[in-house]
Amino acid sequence: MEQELHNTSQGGTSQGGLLGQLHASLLSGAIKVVDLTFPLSPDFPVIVLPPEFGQCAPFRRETVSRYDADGPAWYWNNISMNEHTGTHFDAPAHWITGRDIPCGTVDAIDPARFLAPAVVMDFSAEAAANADFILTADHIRDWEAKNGQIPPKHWVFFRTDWSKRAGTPSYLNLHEDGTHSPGPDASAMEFLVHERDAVGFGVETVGTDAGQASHFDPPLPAHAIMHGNGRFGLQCMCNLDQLPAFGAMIVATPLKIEAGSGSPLRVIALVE
Ligand code: 23J
Ligand code: MN
Repeated sequence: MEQELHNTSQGGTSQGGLLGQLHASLLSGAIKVVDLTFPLSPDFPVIVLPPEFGQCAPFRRETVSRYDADGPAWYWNNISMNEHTGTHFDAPAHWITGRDIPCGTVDAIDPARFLAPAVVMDFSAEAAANADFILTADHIRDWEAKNGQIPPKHWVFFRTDWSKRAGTPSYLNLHEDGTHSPGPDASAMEFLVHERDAVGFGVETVGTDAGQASHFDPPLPAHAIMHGNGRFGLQCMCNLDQLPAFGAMIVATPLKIEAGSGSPLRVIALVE
């Protein structure tokens, strides 16, 4: 009896406790898991920087053996990629503004910060009408007036439905003058950090910044402001249209790359 009580209060069994309730809810389907991740594939596009800079490597895979002479009973691959290939996490140390943030690399971040709820702001109509749609603090305030205020310590996800363009040239949307895709300005990022204490900013596009954001002041404000304040980024997500505006619990655990600036990862959402 005492043991039973102990188990229940510790939550270590499916009969009780907060984790037991979570397990039961997953088994019953009361809580569903939504995958926000694209497959890692050599065909998935990576960010293209101006030619004078180093470039992001795509995902590569080389089979070591597949139940053959190199390994008769086993299948495995050697893989390589950039830390910012595919659906991935940006750590504060990714940007020069975050270089002195304590514990700013993926291996050093407190793992408790990898679990946080998300607010999903739907700007898909605006992005469909204008590939260069720029999210401002005023847009966020208007969104909050209609939907409710963004609570502290939440991911803020910017839904643009851009992930639905994956597999077409309109995903990167590269023209002679660079890429054209939606993203935030400095006012939006300052607002989310200083007025809403956001965990980070998550997007469906290849970067947290707009395609034309190298021309903004400051350049690449999502990177400069989020990372300069110790906050995170998530890029190349999909299925944001399956999330509620409030209440999804996000699990985003980057690989523990020593001194890593970011990492490909599986991003999942728990949805009631
Ligand atoms: C390196 C340089 C510029 C940018 C990026 C990477 C990313 O968007 C990224 O993946 O973090 S804008
Ligand atoms: Mn990145």
